[in-house]
Amino acid sequence: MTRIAVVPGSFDPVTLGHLDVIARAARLWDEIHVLVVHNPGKTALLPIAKRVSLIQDALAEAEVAGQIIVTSWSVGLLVDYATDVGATALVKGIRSQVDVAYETPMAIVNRNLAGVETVFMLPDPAHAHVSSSLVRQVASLGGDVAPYVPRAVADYLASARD
Ligand code: COD
Repeated sequence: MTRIAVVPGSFDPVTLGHLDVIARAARLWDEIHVLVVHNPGKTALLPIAKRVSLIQDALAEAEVAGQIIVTSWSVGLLVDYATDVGATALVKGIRSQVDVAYETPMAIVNRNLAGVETVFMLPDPAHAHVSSSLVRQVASLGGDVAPYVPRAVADYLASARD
């Protein structure tokens, strides 16, 4: 039986912190669905389709590329997608107490709704301070985001600025 997990996020844009969680999840599950979801609580920078293609570009050369499906979801509950594809877990990254406070109620509700467990992963300390919002802010002020994002994202943000 193929063991499937979903790694959901806004990924606006995908960062090295996200990629680290995705790669480590791929060592624990057979198949990983990286799911781009609009977060209504955040002001978006990139269109959903662009976020998907940047993740695909960033993962193209990765060792785990063959295990990963990148797609988006906009028509209902996150757990509906997980159930549709036969996933048993959602994987989230936890960088701080703020993430714990944000993710815990969602994890409980998602388990109540559909029996889908949420598995929390601690970040690689090298990327624990990285967030998409930090990248958006640095990029908008003309700073160098290359230390925080894959090459595909750095190139795209630089070209969008020119
Ligand atoms: N290192 C490790 N993990 C990280 C890092 C990093 N540097 N940066 C981010 N992460 C983690 C985050 O903690 C999160 O788990 C994940 O990566 C994605 O982060 P973001 O910022 O791209 O995405 P979010 O936090 O905006 O999440 C968007 C979701 C849509 C996934 C979220 O809001 C959600 O789960 N919504 C549930 C929708 C739903 O069905 N609701 C009803 C029942 S609760």
